[in-house]
Amino acid sequence: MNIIHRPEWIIPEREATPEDVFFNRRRFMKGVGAVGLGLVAGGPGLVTRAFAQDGPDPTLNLYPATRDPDFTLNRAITPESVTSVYNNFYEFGSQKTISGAAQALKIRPWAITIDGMVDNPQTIDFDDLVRKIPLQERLYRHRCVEAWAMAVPWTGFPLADLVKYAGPQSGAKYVRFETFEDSDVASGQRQFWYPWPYVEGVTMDEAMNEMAFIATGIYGKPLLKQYGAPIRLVLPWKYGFKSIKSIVKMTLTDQRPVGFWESVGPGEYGFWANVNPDVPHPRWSQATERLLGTDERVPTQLFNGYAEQVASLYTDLQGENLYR
Ligand SMILES: Nc1nc2c(c(=O)[nH]1)N[C@H]1C(S)=C(S)[C@@H](COP(=O)(O)O)O[C@H]1N2
Ligand SMILES: [Mo]
Repeated sequence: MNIIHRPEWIIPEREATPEDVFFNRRRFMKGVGAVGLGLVAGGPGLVTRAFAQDGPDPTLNLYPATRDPDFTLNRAITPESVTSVYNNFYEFGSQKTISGAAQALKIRPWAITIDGMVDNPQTIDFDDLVRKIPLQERLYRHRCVEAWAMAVPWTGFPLADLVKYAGPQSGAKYVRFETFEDSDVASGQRQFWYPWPYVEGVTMDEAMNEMAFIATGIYGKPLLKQYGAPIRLVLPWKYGFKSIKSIVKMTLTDQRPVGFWESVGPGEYGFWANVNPDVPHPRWSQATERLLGTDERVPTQLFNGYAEQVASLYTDLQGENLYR
């Protein structure tokens, strides 16, 4: 099958030219209004204010959460001023500069449906759910399939805790997630050739692994909208497209979910998508990665450096295409 509408981000290393930076900054400023000036002129502390438009966040008192010392890094944290304006969130467009457009997303109220093969099916408000499971902070690497990388402090809880809260039934083999769908606010969803809503999934074993994380915050604060507020998945050993944003539904199922990018380009993006420097993408190498906010390229590591924690999940899966 030919992919006619090739997404922008499958072209690796689209370094912004100075012209791009100037243009995007202007557009971004229009999006957030005069307070945006603070972001351009100043440091990370100004970022939240620059984006805040909905009044005080009712979950602010939950942050910052205690950092879990089991999840730290020997790599510098990428500044918020960098990661908050360089995002993949196709619902708001195919460029990295969607942070302004993403502010249109209305995150309160935010209902999350838990259904499928669970004992406790329910629809629950995010502000209730976030208080059901204690929050913690973890430093994780993030590796996009496009070969850029960042390291950030996520706040949230293990996906395993959410699965246990749902009450998994014995027949459940996969956890499937779905992003919101609202083409009134998300102009990318008017691009009808994409299979909206964004879907992703993992096996039950992956979901129960200690590394699989649900994030509700980043940098010691609730998630900004461009990161996938109010609640997203974080799977640091997999390519970034598996880490689905702005989740409205979690379904336990015995059917393997077909992800958004897998259905767009099954030859290029698969179900497993585990990071592996030795398995190139069909159109580029995965051997190295660019650290956002620096000029550095570093070698990519198997399972993005988390082999010790996750490699055992895959020992019995010969014949599967585990690394794309
Ligand atoms: N709903 C949704 N989730 C998504 C995406 C998306 O376009 N839509 N992009 C993915 C990709 S390709 C990456 S690399 C990460 C980017 O997360 P960040 O913008 O917070 O760095 O989000 C992932 N989750
Ligand atoms: Mo990505």
